[in-house]
Amino acid sequence: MLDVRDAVKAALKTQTVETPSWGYGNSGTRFKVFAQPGVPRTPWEKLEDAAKVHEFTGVTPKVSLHIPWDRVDDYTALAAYAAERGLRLGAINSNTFQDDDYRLGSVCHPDAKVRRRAVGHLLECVDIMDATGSTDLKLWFADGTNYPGQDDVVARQDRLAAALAEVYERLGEEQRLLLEYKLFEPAFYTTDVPDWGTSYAHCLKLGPKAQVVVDTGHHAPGTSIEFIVAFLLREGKLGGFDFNSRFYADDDLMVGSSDPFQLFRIMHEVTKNGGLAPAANVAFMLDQCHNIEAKIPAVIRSVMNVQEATAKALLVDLDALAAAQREGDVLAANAALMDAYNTDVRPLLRELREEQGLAPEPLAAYAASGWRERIATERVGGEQAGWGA
Ligand code: AOS
Ligand code: ZN
Ligand code: ZN
Repeated sequence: MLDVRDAVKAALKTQTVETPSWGYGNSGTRFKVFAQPGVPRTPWEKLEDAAKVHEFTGVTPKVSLHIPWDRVDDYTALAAYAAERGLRLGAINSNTFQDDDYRLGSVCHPDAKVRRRAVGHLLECVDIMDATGSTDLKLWFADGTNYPGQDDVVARQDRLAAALAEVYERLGEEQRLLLEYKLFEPAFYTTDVPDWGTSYAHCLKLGPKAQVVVDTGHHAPGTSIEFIVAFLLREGKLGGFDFNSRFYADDDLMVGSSDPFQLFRIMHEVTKNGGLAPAANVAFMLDQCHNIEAKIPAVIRSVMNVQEATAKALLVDLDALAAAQREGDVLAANAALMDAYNTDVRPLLRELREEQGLAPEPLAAYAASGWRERIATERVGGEQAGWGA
């Protein structure tokens, strides 16, 4: 019989975390972007950095791309370049929020010509998926209104549904559409996909290839994200996560940094409800920007935080928990969770990495690798990648 530690390690071996290409590039606040030496100038260089994260964590074989930030002439060549480094290209993220045309929205815009342009971009993203072998199209819409009366809320939903239906039709057999929601920003009065319920309703109508993606930074303070996760898993509609951490709004900080307990609670619902099984096809993606911290180590730290939360969730004694729940023993049920949360899983993760032929301390191994110094020396000239580049 497997002991608990072995069972936890076996489950952890099945989990992968997808890293975002934009996490390797420069980003900032509306006030300032602090450039760092060695930051990638091209999608190709972003893949090189992603390969380093995979080399030291062993669990990040996929990289999400963002179009047009990662636009290249030959996507098949980009996929081959990734494969040479042990990587695959993951979700294709669309961008219908940076053009002047989108002042009043994209797929919900009142003008049909603008909607056509936005849908054209989404269809182009599916063409790119065909070339890269990506299976996930991740859609986040900045659409919404700023003022009461600005536009017809229901008409905007109709336009959204029509656009999604057209994109859904274009998806291949193995491809799916992941619809992200966000409470506010950049729109401040209404947002066209503001919450999981709206996303869920559209996905339900579209069909089985449409699922909801939960960005952990996109809720009102106090929202129980773990409830949403449990509900969507039960319905087979949880497509994946955009993991990050927040104090105020969509802060895009390192996942698990501000509230590791929340991350544990989310991962408890995931592990308890079968979300870790490959068949569940839940994409554990990061959606983060590293503005003041070193980027590659920040991605490594984030991956480790996800692994630690997952390991703790896997340690929950589900039998004891179920027994306490049946008996209505509130304190014992709560203790089953807290015991697992309060376990130091770092020794177990070190052991797991050693079993997989990895260095037990990924951050130290990365620091000793010389990669940071190498990219700082070699990546000179040209323009560093960032939002819009
Ligand atoms: C925006 O707030 C969403 O989180 C998006 O998923 C994402 O940050 C953006 O599209 C970068 O790809
Ligand atoms: Zn996101
Ligand atoms: Zn976001």
